[in-house]
Amino acid sequence: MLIRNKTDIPTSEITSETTYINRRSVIAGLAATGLVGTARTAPSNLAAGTGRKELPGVTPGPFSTDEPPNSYEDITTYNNYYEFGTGKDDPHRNSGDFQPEPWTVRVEGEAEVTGEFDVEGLLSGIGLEERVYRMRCVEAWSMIIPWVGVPLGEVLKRFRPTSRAKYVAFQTVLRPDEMPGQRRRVLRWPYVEGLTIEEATNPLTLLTVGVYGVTLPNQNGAPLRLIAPWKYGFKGIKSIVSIRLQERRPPTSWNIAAPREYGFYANVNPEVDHPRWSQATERRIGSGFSGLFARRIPTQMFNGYGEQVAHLYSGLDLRRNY
Ligand SMILES: Nc1nc2c(c(=O)[nH]1)N[C@H]1C(S)=C(S)[C@@H](COP(=O)(O)O)O[C@H]1N2
Ligand SMILES: [Mo]
Repeated sequence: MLIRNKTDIPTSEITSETTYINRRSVIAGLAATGLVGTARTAPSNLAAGTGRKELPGVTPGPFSTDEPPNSYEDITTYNNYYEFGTGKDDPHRNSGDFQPEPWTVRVEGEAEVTGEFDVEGLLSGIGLEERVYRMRCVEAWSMIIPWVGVPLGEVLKRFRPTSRAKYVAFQTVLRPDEMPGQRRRVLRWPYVEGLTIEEATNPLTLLTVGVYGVTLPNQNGAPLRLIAPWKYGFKGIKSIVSIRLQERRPPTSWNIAAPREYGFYANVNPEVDHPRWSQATERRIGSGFSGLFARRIPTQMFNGYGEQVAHLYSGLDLRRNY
């Protein structure tokens, strides 16, 4: 499980077997009453047809929307991952050589426990949840995606962040040999992102390992990526190799590239336009209806997750802190 770690995660920090079983039986109890469904399974033969692995023991998590999810095909053929090119189908077309296994993540900085961990070690003992989230790209398109992961806060607390841990900085892997987009300087590589510690530990924030019940395809950020559904898509950094707890606000790739257009917060906000386009509406991508014919719908403040996250920004001028 843990490999090459300098220090083991203290056992007291790992969810005890009984808590885990109780949680499972609570969920099973709810399922029996019909209050929650079972987690979505991949369309038949998805694991076989795509080379992805079916994720075991996924339970339905909180905060899922009732809106029907986009198809696996929409989700895996239309997105942004500039390490593989800047076109919407480039990630799908150019990520075939990428090797997401084996994988190691460094946990560093202001925490009592730091070290290098494999994905299983990072997540061990924390139940995988499916969360069907609304996702909103800053380019004004959106999708509904059934992600699978664990709350990032549950992972971080095992490393016992110190009182100086005010921010969490993330880094994507740097592998120009496997990532053709990194051979061009469209962005400064490696891609970096950050959250405040309050955002990182908000229950909505998901450290994500799968979609539609199977492990992430390369183009969606295999093997491990971030999802913060109240923020524009670019905050969801992919293929993470470093998680650093720190006192100072970390730089972020899109803020470095175009500071006037992309701020640190990047909260979905229909009232603050991007300098070159409106953020008031969005195009909901749908099979056969992408492009000109996609449905245009109003964008919601915090992407509709205000109840969970608006308190994080009270007293902050959201026009200046975009
Ligand atoms: N490393 C890396 N992560 C990234 C990006 C990227 O170019 N590089 N693009 C971001 C943007 S702009 C979006 S909209 C989402 C899209 O991917 P998804 O549909 O898999 O969430 O990934 C985000 N994460
Ligand atoms: Mo995006």
